[in-house]
Amino acid sequence: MGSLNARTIGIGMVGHAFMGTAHSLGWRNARSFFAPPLLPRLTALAGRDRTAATATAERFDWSEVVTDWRDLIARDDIGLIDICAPGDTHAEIAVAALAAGKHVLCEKPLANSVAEAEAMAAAAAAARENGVRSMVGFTYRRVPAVALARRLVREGRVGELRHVRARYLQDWLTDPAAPLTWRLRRERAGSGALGDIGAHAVDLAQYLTGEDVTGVAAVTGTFVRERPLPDGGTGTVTVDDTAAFLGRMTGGALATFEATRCATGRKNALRIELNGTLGSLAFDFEDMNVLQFHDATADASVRGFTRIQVTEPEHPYIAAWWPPGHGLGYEHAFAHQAADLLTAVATGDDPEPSFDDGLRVQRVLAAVEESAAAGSAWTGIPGAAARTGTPDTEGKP
Ligand code: SOE
Repeated sequence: MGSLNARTIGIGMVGHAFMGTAHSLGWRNARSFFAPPLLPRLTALAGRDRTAATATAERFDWSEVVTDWRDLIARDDIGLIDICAPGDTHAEIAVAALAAGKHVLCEKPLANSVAEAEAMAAAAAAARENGVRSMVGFTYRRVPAVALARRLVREGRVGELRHVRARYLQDWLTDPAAPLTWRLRRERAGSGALGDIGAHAVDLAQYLTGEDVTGVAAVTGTFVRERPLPDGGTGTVTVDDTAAFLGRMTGGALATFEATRCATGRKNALRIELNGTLGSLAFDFEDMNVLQFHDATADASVRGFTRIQVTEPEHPYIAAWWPPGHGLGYEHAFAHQAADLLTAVATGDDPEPSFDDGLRVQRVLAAVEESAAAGSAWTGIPGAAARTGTPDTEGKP
């Protein structure tokens, strides 16, 4: 596959479940559809459950299976570590991999705490001095409609931002009989809906606007506190089922966020809307090939929300795939992520989102939990870009 003399890099992936599957397909499709200057070799997959890891390895033709991620880092034929394991493993693996000179792709959220995220960002900064690259897997930035929205905001097509409205709605925990998995235990996942899917909403708000969330006022909740254990009995849920919070952006825009895995009927409804002085943008992942755009400068007779079908070759990433109108799916953003990371490694650029971007999200998540614990008190985000206040926001949260 690929030209015989192309440069290649060995990938070592930690994890083999849902994200391991999505990333495996991402590496394969990046090679087949984007032909990056550095081609991935699926060298080895690490999983504690050798049987399950072997099943994934066989599906995607990984060359080897190991049961200890440290074996991947020790190998000279592996140049990039892809972390697709639960959040409590991210910091140890990423810091060790970066210290060993391996490039790192780490699934979101970056870590289970701000302290871990700070250590990872510091390790990434040190490794960058030696040309070692790192990226955090906020893949929704690479859905073509979202990347187009970022382009339109950068071009000034929505003008000065007034509102950001980001919510991520799923319903796979609506049923009280849904089992207690690692995602429902704080020591494994760090938080519940907030970190699992709220992190995506926060990252998209910061990515699309190019600004920071500077402060929040939050409410979190857990509807079902005891859930069945996979092998009988019940266990205690120690994370949130839902989080809702207000925020203020650097430029003064008001933001609202929601993250829940109990929104009955909403399967993967990541929705974001920006309202500005010149227009609005709206995206819903459940209609992922469409970006809605309202151009307030258009002639009144034709003014309204336009449904842009983001499947033209002029649109981000589309030229590598299908003719107009054929559409993409959930898995395509993982190929875009892999292709962009491989290109950055090959050209010596720093890929985005960086571990610093992941740290910025982690600080918002921590502020949400701090605010909720303090009765929804307004809570500032350390390090957030100072607000260029407008008259009605000076000094107010
Ligand atoms: C949660 O259900 C989840 O799998 C997230 O963890 C992923 O990041 C998201 O892409 C899909 O939903």
